[in-house]
Amino acid sequence: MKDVITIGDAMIAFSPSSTGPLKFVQSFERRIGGAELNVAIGCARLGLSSGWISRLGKDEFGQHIKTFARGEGIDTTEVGLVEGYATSLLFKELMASGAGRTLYYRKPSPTETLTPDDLKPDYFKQAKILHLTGIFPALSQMNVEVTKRAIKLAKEHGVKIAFDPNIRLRLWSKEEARQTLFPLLKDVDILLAGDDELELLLGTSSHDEVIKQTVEMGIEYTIIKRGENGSIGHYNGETLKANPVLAAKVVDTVGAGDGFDAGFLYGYLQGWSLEKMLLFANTIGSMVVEVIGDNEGLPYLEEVQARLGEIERIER
Ligand code: KDG
Repeated sequence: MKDVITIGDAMIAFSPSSTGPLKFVQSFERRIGGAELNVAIGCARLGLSSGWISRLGKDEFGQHIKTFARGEGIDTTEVGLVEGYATSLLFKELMASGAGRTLYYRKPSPTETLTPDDLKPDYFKQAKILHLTGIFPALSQMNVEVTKRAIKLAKEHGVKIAFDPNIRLRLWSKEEARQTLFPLLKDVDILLAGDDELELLLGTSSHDEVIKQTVEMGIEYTIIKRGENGSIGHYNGETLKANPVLAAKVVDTVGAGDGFDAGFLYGYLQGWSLEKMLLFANTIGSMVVEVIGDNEGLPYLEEVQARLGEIERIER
């Protein structure tokens, strides 16, 4: 049995060693990115069993990412290395002001070689949660079909569907994102989204209106991730506003939302109250932003417990 399975692209993320326009940056640090993989890593570090369905290029980078994921304890039996495709890449640009840009080299992405028939019903049968994002379907029309098939398989086998829109406007337009993702919402059990994403998808910035619409769609948990403003959760007629958990020092916000998702899914699987889940997820988000890299800051369970003051951390 797997606790959480995900489907998505992953890429080598190059972080500049210096600030300034990318065209003048001479050296980079090589890291790994990919929202769905980040969630799988976050879940595994918390002690959940996670599986990742993907395709990478049959190249040095693809082998590196697959080995890395396996080293994190993620099941990679459904991760194929595809001949003739390059593993996706991402370059980060960082200005001295702190502003940044992300440049992708991921169209085509090796994940576009996945077809709905590649999804094995047995893989879904033995999962508790299917975690999807809006990044994978942004990469190709075939990925949209794969997403729909995954939802169908999850529904058939009683697997809960968690969805984070993760809208990346460098991959598609607002209209394309809305047209593709909105119809998927009716099948979602756990929606984990940011304010701007909800506004794009549902056409409102009012939290009450968002909750009204998502409840009408049959979404069980609506979770609004608000970064340094904390989070809002709605479940079973109750809406809760969770205070932010402040990071000691913010050095890199990328991956915080994925950490939040992993924390929320962990709490969900423990059967926790909404309040406890939001605190735990917010805490993880705040820990991720203290570390450079998309997944390097995802904490292990004991580290979150120590941060929450539940256990003592002995430093030396
Ligand atoms: O959520 C973090 C991801 O955005 C990052 O790891 C890279 O998947 C990525 C993307 O598409 O930006």
